[in-house]
Amino acid sequence: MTRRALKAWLLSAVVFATLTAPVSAKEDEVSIGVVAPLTGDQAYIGIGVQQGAQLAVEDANVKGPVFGNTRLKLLSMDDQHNPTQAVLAANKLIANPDALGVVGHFNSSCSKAASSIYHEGRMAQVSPASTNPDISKQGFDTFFRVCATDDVQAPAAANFVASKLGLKKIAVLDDQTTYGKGLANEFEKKFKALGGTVLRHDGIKQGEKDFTPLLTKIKSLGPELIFYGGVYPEMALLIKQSRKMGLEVPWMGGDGIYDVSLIRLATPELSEGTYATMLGVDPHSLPEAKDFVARYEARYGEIGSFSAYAYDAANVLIEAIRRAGTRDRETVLNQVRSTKDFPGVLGVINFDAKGDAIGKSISIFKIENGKFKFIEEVKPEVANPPAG
Ligand code: ABU
Repeated sequence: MTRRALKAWLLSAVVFATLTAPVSAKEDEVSIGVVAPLTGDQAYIGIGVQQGAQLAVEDANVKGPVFGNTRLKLLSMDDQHNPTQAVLAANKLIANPDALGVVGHFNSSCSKAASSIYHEGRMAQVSPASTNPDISKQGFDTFFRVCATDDVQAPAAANFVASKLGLKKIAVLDDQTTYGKGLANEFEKKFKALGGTVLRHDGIKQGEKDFTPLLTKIKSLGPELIFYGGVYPEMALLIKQSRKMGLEVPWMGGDGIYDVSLIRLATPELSEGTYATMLGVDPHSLPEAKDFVARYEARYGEIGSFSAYAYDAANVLIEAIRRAGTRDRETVLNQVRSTKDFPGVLGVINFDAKGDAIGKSISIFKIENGKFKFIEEVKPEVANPPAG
């Protein structure tokens, strides 16, 4: 082949390759992240969050491109319920120009630690589950959540214990995390305001395995109930060890213990009679959630306690991206902020000026025959004022 012929062949090969090559993924793909504990002892609840977000992204792509010919991708990241890992994940997300928002995190400690990173990256953060009230008081205009907060949840629990159960003296434990300590402190404050006595309030550590010495001290004081601010792995151990030593009083916790894993780990027999507050109502009872629940359960099995919250959080972000029509994060963020009467599967979503969901209720459940049985729904005592 002559030099000239070789040049012509190379040129035509380049033109052919350019014309036939697929458009680069970067040009027609944007992402949202989902960050939750996907490994470790909270993985069951975290994977439920990830799967809820996954379904939202798939539904969005069935509907069509989010704008132009741009499809949506989910970036799943594991924070292992560790604030340091949460910050690492947040830094990775904001460094990715395709990432326009994040569903996360699950744990309040992780959401709080990562929130300044998202703020710096101008990335909308919509938590499906982080209930600590302080997160939204930091003044970051990038933070939103679709769940209720613990200043609603804890008083609902205290009211139930004092007024419905009529109990007067209790013990309180927490796991010293942002969520657990905050919930337990709010519970104690309200229970005392209602005339109750808190015999002791102790902190434990996540990952600790032997609570027998502490439970022995608590038993000697004769509490009528023990309230725990924390998540289900430690709660399961507390229940088992208390029963082993003949401490038979009921336990109660918040949405962090409302998970089928609690019953599996503690066993149905020993967890019988345990109370839990949960945000909103069971999605199985909501007509708006019927289709989502059926599709989720056909694919993954029993819906996780925060799967529908993750689905709603992801859809708030996805619809904001559609309305924004651009990969500019600030424009997407403005669209999340102007979300109005968004029809989530768990109810209509509106945000107040701090990014908190408005008007979310709390439900009380009791474990009976190996299942969480609905007892009653409690409407919020203090309605958050709408934004603007
Ligand atoms: N709200 C339940 C557990 C997640 C958290 O707020 O830490």
